[in-house]
Amino acid sequence: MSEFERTFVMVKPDAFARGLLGEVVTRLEDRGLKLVGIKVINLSEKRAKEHYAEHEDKPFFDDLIEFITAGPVVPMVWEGQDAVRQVRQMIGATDPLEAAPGTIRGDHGLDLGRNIVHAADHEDEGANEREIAIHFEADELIEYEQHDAEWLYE
Ligand code: 3AN
Repeated sequence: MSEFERTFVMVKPDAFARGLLGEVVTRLEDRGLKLVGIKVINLSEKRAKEHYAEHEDKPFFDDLIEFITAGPVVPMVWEGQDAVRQVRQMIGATDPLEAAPGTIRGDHGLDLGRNIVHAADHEDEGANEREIAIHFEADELIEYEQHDAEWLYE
């Protein structure tokens, strides 16, 4: 069943440094999704560990924290019909080698540890709301009318 929802997306330090922020934003805008929150920050180690808590016991955890705190990131919240699944499809598989051409990772990345963008996982129940709460205060998310909505949705 279709659901109107919000999803959490974050442009990682590799993509920011490579000048791919605009590319990621453009793809999500072009798809019809609505941007309701965005900022550029350096993630603290504490927040990075909170964000990746599910990977705490994995052998790559320390490298992952070092990478995600190594430079600016751009957390964003996007809204739309089935936003969580739509965005996961658009970013592609975790490993760019497995990511289909046409996806963000499949078009812009090569290495699993430098995979451009994070997006809340639809298979992880409630990940979108949990991740939004880690990175945004309620008053950092705005409400407004999406003027092309009647041409995006039946
Ligand atoms: P996704 O970002 O597609 O949701 P997750 O949550 O499984 O993937 O992994 C989070 C991040 O951890 C990935 N973006 C990747 O950078 C890193 N990662 C995941 N699996 C591995 C692995 N086997 N080896 C190294 N890094 C990994």
